Amino acid sequence: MNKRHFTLIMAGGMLCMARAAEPKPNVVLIVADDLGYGDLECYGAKNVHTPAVNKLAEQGIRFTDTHAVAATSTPSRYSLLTGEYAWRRPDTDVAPGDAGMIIRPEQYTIADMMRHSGYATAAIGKWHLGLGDRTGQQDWNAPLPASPRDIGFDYHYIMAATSDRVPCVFIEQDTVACYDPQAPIYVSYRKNFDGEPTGADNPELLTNLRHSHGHDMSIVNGIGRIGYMKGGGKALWKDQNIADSITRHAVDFIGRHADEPFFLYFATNDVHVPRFPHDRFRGKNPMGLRGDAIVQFDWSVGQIMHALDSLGIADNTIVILTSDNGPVVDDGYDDRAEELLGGHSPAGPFRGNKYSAFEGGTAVPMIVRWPAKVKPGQQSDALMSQIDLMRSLGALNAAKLPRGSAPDSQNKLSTLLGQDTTPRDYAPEMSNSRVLSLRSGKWKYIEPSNGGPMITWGPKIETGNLSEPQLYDMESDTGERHNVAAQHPEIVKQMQQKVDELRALSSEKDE
Ligand code: NG6
Ligand code: CA
Repeated sequence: MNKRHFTLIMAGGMLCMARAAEPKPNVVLIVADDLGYGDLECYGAKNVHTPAVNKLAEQGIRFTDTHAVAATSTPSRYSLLTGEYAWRRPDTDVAPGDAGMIIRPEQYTIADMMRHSGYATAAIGKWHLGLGDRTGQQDWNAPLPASPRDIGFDYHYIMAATSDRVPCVFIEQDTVACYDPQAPIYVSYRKNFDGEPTGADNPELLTNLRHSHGHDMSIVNGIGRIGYMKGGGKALWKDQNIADSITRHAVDFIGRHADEPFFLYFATNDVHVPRFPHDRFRGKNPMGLRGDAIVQFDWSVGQIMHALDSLGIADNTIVILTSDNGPVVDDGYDDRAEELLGGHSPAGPFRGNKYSAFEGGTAVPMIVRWPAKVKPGQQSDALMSQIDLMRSLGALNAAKLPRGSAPDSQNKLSTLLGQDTTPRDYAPEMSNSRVLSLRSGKWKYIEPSNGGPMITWGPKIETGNLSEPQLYDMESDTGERHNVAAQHPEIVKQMQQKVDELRALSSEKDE
């Protein structure tokens, strides 16, 4: 019996048992892309309005000290969905669009866990964790042999990677959605297909957005991408419709499962590049396309909440809203994001952005709303890490996880639900160059590394790298300006020991 059949039988059995007891809460996990700590009005943003998210925060808990495990998407999402730190594996860096599935079917995920607890499960939106069995070997014109269905998601409607990476089509239940037999799809991350234009050679075809760095390979919808692609025809997405499309699929999934418990992983494309929101969200704020993408994200959140409300299931639905990593302003397209900031600080009070070992890389918003059980209007300053979502949600359902699964996840359910403010002892963070940092109590520690101080391949972002240990007092120095490592050798020693312990986990895995 394969895993798909086994889990269905398990889910069926658990569902019958659940009906007798208190109804299980639905769980909607909203993970924005590159949305910074300072990008929401309820986290201090002034230049952009986010009424739907503000309302969530008013009706639930707004966390002020939550951390993604990594400063980019693939390792961050890998950690969140598996409860295993991404650095345990060497193959969890930002994945190309033709990566094979990184989480293998044998690995137990948050979706497997929810499904075994009797939930209908779905992944909708950005995936970025690979598809199919082998990198570069996918046949995009046939059902993919490995997909989110093999790791616990009953339903998926996803982009293979990111909207700036080919293939620019949605995958639904293992196959290209709206597949166009007249335009078979070919993808390569090594070389272009004969006669196909590229952003580098045919800039006159970049009618919707021009690149500022990278993103000069295949052109889809007048926008240059990473990677080469041929075909697609009617299946190619239109960037201005991506938010509508994934939001509609999420709302439909909710509607189909309104009378049974469901777990929805709703991973928005907003506010990742290329930022190309629908016309109706444009020009409503002074920050240009990046601000418009935030407005569009807020609209998606509002649509999800509206669906839950109109089905009468919002009270017993836990909505968790967070982001996969910190913000980035210029991430490779000439969308004027930098010049239009107008004083807006995407990372709020933190130094550094996406990719960085500074807090701006991994400090993210997190909001939890569950009217049936969670008191509204709370703020929690407890140190939290997304790695703990898996075992915390498991605890909610008294889930029994197979031995060895979610090895790094801890049950922090009572903090997540605002019953107490017990923090995580330490929250580890991995930068784009795999430098490890630790938050613990008031301290932030960054291990020494040899890399340079600035990213050299495009974004104007500080890496946080330094050849010496860095220690910051986050209470008095939230912006990580004064390295006090020399004054606190004991703390530095302890924190480096912890980092060594964490890094050793990767060699343990290799044995
Ligand atoms: C970078 C891309 C950037 C973005 C990032 C991944 C270039 C020059 N830049 O390599 O645009 O796609 O990868 O972002 O190619 S993430 O949020 O999905 O991790
Ligand atoms: Ca991201």
